[in-house]
Amino acid sequence: MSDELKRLAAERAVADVEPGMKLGIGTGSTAEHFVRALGQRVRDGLDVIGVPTSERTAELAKAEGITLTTLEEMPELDLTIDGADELDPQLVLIKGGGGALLREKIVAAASKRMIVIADVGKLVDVVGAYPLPIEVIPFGLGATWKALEACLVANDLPVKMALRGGDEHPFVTDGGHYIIDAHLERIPHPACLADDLTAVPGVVEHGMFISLATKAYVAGPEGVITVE
Ligand code: ABF
Repeated sequence: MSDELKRLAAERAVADVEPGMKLGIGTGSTAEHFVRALGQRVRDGLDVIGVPTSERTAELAKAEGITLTTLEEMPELDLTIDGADELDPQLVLIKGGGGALLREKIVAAASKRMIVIADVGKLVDVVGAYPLPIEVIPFGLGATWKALEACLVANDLPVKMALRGGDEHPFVTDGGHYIIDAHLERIPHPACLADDLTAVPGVVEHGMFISLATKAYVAGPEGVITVE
């Protein structure tokens, strides 16, 4: 059911793609529906060019016949379409469950507009039930960890973090970094937390996307609603 809803949201977003657009192309199972639907439109003659947010997305997009480039070649994009792990009605997002948050954020920030595609289960009043991914440099992990604990205490948030993949075999991102997932339950002040996390040395990026999304298509049993 949820996969069918993801497909519905993705197909709604594909309808917003116009000829000649420079696109940011997201990562995850919802974004994969988007890539397949976009591939169909490309085979029908739509002329677009895209920057993928992960190696996984690049592979699928190539297989679908979508022309790809990089932000070096094309540093400004018209529209990014991507999934999310959670979103609130103000379009604050949590992303990074799939591990591609850094490239996703760079691509979204390079775009004039960002459309989020999601099933209704991800729409919440306050983000935070989904663990917040924090991408960190492997060097000095212990020190970064302590600084993050202090940051969470200062923000009055639970200090409950886990290294993704575990100590033995940590998950490594496309950028060669680790991810720490912070189980915060509720993030009442996302912008404050975002500033504090960004100030911690060793933190590369975090999964809160604030003021980046311009619209969301959220699919539920009654159809697709637009949040903007
Ligand atoms: C990407 O994929 C992520 O930022 C988010 O973590 C995830 C959503 O995955 P799915 O669409 O598979 O639920 O968009």
